[in-house]
Amino acid sequence: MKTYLVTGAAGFIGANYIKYILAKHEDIKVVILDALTYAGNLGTIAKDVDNERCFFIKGNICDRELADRLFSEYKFDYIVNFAAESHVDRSIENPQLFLQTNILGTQNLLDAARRAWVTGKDENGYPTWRKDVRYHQVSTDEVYGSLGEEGFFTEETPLCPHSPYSASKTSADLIVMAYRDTYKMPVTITRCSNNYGPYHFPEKLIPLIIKNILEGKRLPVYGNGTNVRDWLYVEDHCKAIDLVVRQGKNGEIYNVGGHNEKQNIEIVKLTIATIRRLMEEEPAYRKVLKKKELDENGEIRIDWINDSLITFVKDRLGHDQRYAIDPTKITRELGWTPETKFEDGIVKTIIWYLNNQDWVKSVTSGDYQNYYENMYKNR
Ligand code: NAD
Ligand code: TDX
Repeated sequence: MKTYLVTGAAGFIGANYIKYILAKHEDIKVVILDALTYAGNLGTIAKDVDNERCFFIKGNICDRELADRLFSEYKFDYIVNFAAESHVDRSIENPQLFLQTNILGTQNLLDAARRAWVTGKDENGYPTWRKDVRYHQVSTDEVYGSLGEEGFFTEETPLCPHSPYSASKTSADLIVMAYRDTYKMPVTITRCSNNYGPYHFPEKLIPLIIKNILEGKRLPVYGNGTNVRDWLYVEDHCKAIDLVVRQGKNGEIYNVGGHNEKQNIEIVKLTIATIRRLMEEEPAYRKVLKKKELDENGEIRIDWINDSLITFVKDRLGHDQRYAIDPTKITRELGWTPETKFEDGIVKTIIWYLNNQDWVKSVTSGDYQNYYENMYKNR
């Protein structure tokens, strides 16, 4: 029986991850630690928690006393750290919060693990560690900076972050590596490309575009829309993390990516076309549209769902041009490959959003309107 501490699992990827590992492994116990910021939502994990296999604890990863208490109570074998401030645009507005959570929070978890897992010292003064424990850091391809038209990020690509968000994630990676090198702490890191799928907060490109189409709003594309991201279905990322935590080589870094590079404008056009097609094939989906004007057949009109909704807006400051991951190492060492083709993943994702409008409403009921207006008003 392995006991996991999974931080940030009321957010997008962490929630998908705990659902995946609870279904995959019968012999595990999961403790979720999440501060429930604007990005965390208890409803996302309501069906998974409060049974003998999965508990939820509301708290901040920067809280030292809480971390020590959890370690002494639950004797964790694995820590998987998803908790982070994750949105680049917000990091441009308020960098300090990103440094606090992403850097100091990571360091606090590493220290709590060190206090709990060190068993003594070897003859050279290095700490000795409990057997079969592992700290895993969920990181991002953004630590490598930006690519030109050619090439891919490998694990050897120099770290060169540009945004306050990616600088904070890079700093967190460096602290994890420092604990590996200084204390011989058992750690692994995954650096993944852009995820998409269910429970993605509608401040990020794909869920924001879906939400805006359903509400008949304009679709803001930064700059000229030619920036490239490498999109991976979230469950494929969760599978990669599961493999690395359980079978990855101690101390190693693994890049995770979908070999699915697309310009933002392509993503937006594909999302528009897919929503329109799904509504043509299944008119019942049209009920979720805010605009309820009827056509001559008495069906809700969808002819306005087209590329004219796209609005090019002021570019993001310091906007990275292109990300592309080379996942050869994780494929070669652990046999991981992306399983979901983008064309299928985007359909699954859109259908999930069409069927889960209550979730969208619940996560956007608080401060979201203010955020949206501040971010897009003068763009
Ligand atoms: P998210 O913003 O959807 O979720 C973050 C979660 O962390 C939320 O539940 C939030 O409440 C929680 N949290 C924030 N600050 C906290 C704190 N101080 N203490 C405890 N909990 C806190 O993020 P996501 O998109 O699910 O990303 C998860 C991780 O994966 C992040 O570390 C991110 O950097 C990394 N990542 C994301 C992507 C992506 O495409 N979304 C890609 C690669 C890596
Ligand atoms: O309204 C928008 N219009 C737009 O053109 C938004 C929100 C985004 N964009 C662009 C900016 C990016 O080039 O779309 C691209 C994707 O943007 P985001 O969804 O904000 O993702 P990105 O900035 O690439 O970062 C994401 O992937 C790496 C996650 O948010 C990070 O947490 C992860 O580390």
